[in-house]
Amino acid sequence: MGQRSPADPAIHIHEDLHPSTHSTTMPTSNTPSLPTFLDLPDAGKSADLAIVCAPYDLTSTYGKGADAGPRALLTASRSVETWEEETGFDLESLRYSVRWPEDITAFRQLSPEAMVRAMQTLHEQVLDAGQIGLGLGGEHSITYGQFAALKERHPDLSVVQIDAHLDLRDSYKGSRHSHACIAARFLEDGADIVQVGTRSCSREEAELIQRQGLTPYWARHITGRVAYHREILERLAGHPVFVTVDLDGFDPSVVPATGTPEPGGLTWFDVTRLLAMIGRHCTVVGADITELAPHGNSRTSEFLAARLASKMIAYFWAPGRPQS
Ligand SMILES: [Mn+2]
Repeated sequence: MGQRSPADPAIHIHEDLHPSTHSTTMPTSNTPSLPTFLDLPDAGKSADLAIVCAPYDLTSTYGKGADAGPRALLTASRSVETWEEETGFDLESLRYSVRWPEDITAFRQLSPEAMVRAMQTLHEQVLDAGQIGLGLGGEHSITYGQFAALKERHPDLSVVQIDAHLDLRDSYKGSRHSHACIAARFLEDGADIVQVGTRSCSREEAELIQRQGLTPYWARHITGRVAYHREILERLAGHPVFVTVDLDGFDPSVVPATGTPEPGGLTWFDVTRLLAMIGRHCTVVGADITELAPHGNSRTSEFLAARLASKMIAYFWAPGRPQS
């Protein structure tokens, strides 16, 4: 990540864009009334967890609409139980704040580079406030801002990437911050990446993983299995972990509402068992859920994404959760 420019108007982020800390319901015409997480009151500055929304969909190439993802996930979360049945954790015992770019209309139009800077600034504010960040996309390129903010604080950060794609192109359609390049940026910054659910890549990416000795977990080798978990734990041991979920890692029968619905993906239990295992054994310092692209009839995907958010919070950040 290059130097941020404090003069960039795009990176002025609204401090607390939520009804509970404002006397009026919503601040500007650009930000119509926005849902809270799990329909819980927004805790503002006293939040434990910041849900950081990135309504951005500029570089995606096939199915569009990921800019509507954060809002759709939050809306669906109103119907998710705060009691997480598997872990026995009540999400109501944590405090949440939902944060948006100050001017959503302007944010949608930013270049990928400016968008990434804006997200990095927002995530630095979250970390400075002692909060944990859960990013919501938006296309997968939004992830780099949060990753860069975390990497500054955790130089030995490792990344777990659930994704149908390798995203290892150095640049795509003229941008190094395209959604097709996110893992190339992780590698460039010296982070180890554990890629899970892979099933599509370019010839150049296939050659690159050979050359660099990368070993993605191809979906066809792991679906229905857990034996590979041990190997992942060995790789992550001792490293702070950032988990980035591209929802296209799931099979399209599970999550149809995503930009590039590659066949042959992971099941709900493939993903949740892996994430539960990571939560038990690793320190997860941040996470995100990207590439939810709602359309007219996508409640299944929207609800799954909201439920996944609740699971990830319970797995990674429930105080007193079982760890080994
Ligand atoms: Mn993908």
